Amino acid sequence: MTETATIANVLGSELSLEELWMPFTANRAFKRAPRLLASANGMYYTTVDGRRVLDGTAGLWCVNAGHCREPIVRAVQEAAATLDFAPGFQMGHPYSFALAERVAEMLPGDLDHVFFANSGSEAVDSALKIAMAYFQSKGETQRVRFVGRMRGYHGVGFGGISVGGIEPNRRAYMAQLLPQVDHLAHTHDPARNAFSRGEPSQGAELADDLERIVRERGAETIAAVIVEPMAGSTGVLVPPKGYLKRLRELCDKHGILLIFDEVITGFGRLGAPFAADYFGVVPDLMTVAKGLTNAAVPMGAVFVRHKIYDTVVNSAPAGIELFHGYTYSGHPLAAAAGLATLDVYENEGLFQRAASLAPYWEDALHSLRGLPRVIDIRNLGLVGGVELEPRSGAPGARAFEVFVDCFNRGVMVRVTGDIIAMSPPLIIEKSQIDDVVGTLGDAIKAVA
Ligand code: PXG
Repeated sequence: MTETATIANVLGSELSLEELWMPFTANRAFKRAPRLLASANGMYYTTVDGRRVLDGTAGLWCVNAGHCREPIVRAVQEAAATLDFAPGFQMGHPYSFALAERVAEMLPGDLDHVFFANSGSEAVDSALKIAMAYFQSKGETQRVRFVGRMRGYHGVGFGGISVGGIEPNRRAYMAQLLPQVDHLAHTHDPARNAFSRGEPSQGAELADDLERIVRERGAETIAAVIVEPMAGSTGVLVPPKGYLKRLRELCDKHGILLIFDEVITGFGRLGAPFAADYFGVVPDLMTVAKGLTNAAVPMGAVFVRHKIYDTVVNSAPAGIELFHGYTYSGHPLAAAAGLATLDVYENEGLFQRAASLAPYWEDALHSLRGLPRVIDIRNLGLVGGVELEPRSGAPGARAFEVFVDCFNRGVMVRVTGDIIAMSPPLIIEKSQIDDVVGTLGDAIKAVA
């Protein structure tokens, strides 16, 4: 009998690290000094050499209910043994319909239809296509342009990097990006807003940058504006008070759809189901992934307002209405994970828990003010960003060393540029908040 590749014997073997081309990783440096995680439970990872690491980032902003939660594990196991796969084109299965129905009940305003994808990047591509399809269906065939924002992250598909504004993610592909895209100014303004607690008070008027683009291009050519309500990946940029309301008003004034990319902010991260709820601003389309399934099985989705679904579906001739979809759209294992995840959020009141922990989290983070090289601290819900002064001639190096030092001290944080980002599972205890922030402080002092 051949030996099966079980997790146990993979962990027990000497791994060659060469063959795997790791995503968004300094492959050469990593393979010289790897950081390998073997298992996870609740708030902790365990490394292959048996060290416990407190998860200050919910994996990659996604394990909102904590790791290996029993109801989610069980739901995925049952689905895997019951319906491993079913086609989603011209066929269906109860899991995906049940998840769409369940999630639609949670949505604000008249967002009430769900299109499934398998990642945030695919959700973004899907949302951009749905926005275009909507205007084609309405006969506004000139409305094809998209507006993103500088420093925005919308995944890595060609759609996402076209509307996104993270320069290193675009540089090599610049020659083939979507051609009709403009970018709003970003909202980061440390001169006015450094060390703001929660939403900064200055900068609502930055939303008016949309008027510049409307003047240049004509409102009638713009299909949609896409923004992260709170920008995560670029290093935690919290929107100025009133900014999103103003953006919504301008989109309404010009007949432009507003897309909120809630891949990070969705499912309780800000202490409300969605950022749309937190800010009281309802978009026309919303993209999600990550927390939808607690990251136990990959899944993304687009949430769509009633009129958009209605217009696209009812104005099409008989037959397929939207020529778009993925083999794994609404995959049974992912949908089962999603259903169980929403149960855990609800049964444990995790969104409310995040809201009630947010002031403690804010105080803890801001206690780092005054440490060497700390030039800004930003927070919202259970998200935190600590910006360090870049080392001259070596941007990103200082924060990267802080990240490695934290990991060696048993706390996982994220690093992006010279910013340390944190977004712990919503089950975190106050003593664990102290541990995350205390360890980060020690690492900042040690690295200096
Ligand atoms: N939109 C937003 C707002 C995101 O944050 C995506 C889309 C793309 O999702 P997928 O599932 O295709 O990766 C994201 C992903 C980080 C980090 O540490 C952030 C993301 C992914 C990986 C790392 O900042 N966000």
